[in-house]
Amino acid sequence: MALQTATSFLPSALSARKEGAAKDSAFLGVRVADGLKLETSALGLRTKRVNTSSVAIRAQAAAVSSPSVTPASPSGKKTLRKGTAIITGASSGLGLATAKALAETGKWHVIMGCRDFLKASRAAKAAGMDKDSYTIVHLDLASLDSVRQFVKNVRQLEMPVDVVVCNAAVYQPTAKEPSFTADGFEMSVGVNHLGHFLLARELLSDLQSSDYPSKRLIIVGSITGNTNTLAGNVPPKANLGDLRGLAGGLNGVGSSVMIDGGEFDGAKAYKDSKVCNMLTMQEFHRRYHEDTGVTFASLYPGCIATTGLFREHIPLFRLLFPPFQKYITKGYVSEEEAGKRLAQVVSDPSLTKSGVYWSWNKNSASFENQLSEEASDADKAKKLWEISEKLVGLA
Ligand code: NDP
Ligand code: PMR
Repeated sequence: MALQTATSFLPSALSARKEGAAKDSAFLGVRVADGLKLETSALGLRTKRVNTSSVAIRAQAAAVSSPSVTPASPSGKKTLRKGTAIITGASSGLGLATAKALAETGKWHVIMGCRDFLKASRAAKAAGMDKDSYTIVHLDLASLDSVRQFVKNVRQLEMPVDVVVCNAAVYQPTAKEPSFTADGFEMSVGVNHLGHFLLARELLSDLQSSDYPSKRLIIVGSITGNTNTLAGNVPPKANLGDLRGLAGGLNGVGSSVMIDGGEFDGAKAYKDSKVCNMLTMQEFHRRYHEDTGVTFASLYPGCIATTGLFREHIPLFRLLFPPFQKYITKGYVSEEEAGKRLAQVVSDPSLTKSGVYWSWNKNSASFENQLSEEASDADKAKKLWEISEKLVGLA
């Protein structure tokens, strides 16, 4: 893709404590039991348009970092500079809604890390985002090279990195056969976990060097990865087992494509990847919070039943899932509301606690939620971290 990067461009958890809530029934066809030209005048950036196959963006950027608190306003009041938040998968759904919510405050510049530049550009425009409030940078989480290139491109922008939101995901519930990332990992875990793992590890030093008062790394989780909830007990249930498939490289060649070593199941792979997301957040917290001051958080934003996440599901599911969530489980939340929730985790001064998995109650008030036994297993988190860093070439 010839990449043109432009800045003119983007209930709550119903807990049924402990397992055993699943029923043997079919739901919506799913068995429920048995189973650059980059010019940002405002920021003083000038970049050239570059065409490369791996989507490199060369940015010739003037330095724009500024101290987080500027005592220069005419009234003599201290003003906080704009924060910069990177959001992966900001071309639709939750990521787009969050980018919009942040941009609208006038206090944030959003770097939209997206695999489809044109789609992201159109989405940001359609959402009515001010052209100076965002920069689109190409990112394909299904390629570790692309992740590394993204990090380089972001650095060339010479904007501070104050918040990173690992939001992008794929969900392949109807896939009969696995598909693979450029590096040969099963797609759901490759994109949702391993791509983000490398990205977050690489950007940690950038976060660390930000002078913003509250620096945050957020990894989006989900209720469906938590088996201490009713939703998390709808088969197939998340289960990483002893991580033997992951240790084998998830490539289907001499090892399973599933983390636990089992048969391919796209819905389970997604839920497993969400467990990885939540474990990774906590392992980051344990390893780095004290030394870096970075806040690490995860969240379940509510069931955003209308997003593109369900694009590969059967049409009947897509038709019935929103009313099912709205009127039966009452877990439904609009994209706009979910975006506001994630924007809160990005910027709300009261959500600075690290190591937390946030959820929202029926009144849309945030609370610290409990993760399932597996999603809070510190030994598993450590093992997951060690295997993941080998797979992405960090160890
Ligand atoms: P969407 O499908 O609307 O958004 C997913 C985003 O990820 C899209 O922008 C998509 O890009 C991007 N993406 C997919 N693959 C890649 C890739 N290889 N590289 C870069 N970007 C990629 O779904 P949601 O908004 O619902 O999902 C956002 C997050 O919210 C996910 O982490 C999901 O797990 C989580 N979540 C969603 C819930 C829901 O009910 N919808 C509930 C709980 C959590 P493109 O536009 O190009 O396809
Ligand atoms: Mg669920 C309170 C109950 C609740 C909630 C909050 C969700 C959220 N779901 C609930 C219950 C149920 N779901 C029940 C009782 C059933 C069986 C009828 C059910 C079924 C179901 C299916 C088939 N649900 C689903 C699917 C999916 O394919 C979605 C999925 O698992 O994606 C991974 C899904 C979801 N339900 C949710 C949420 C938030 C999802 C999707 C997104 C996600 O976890 O990221």
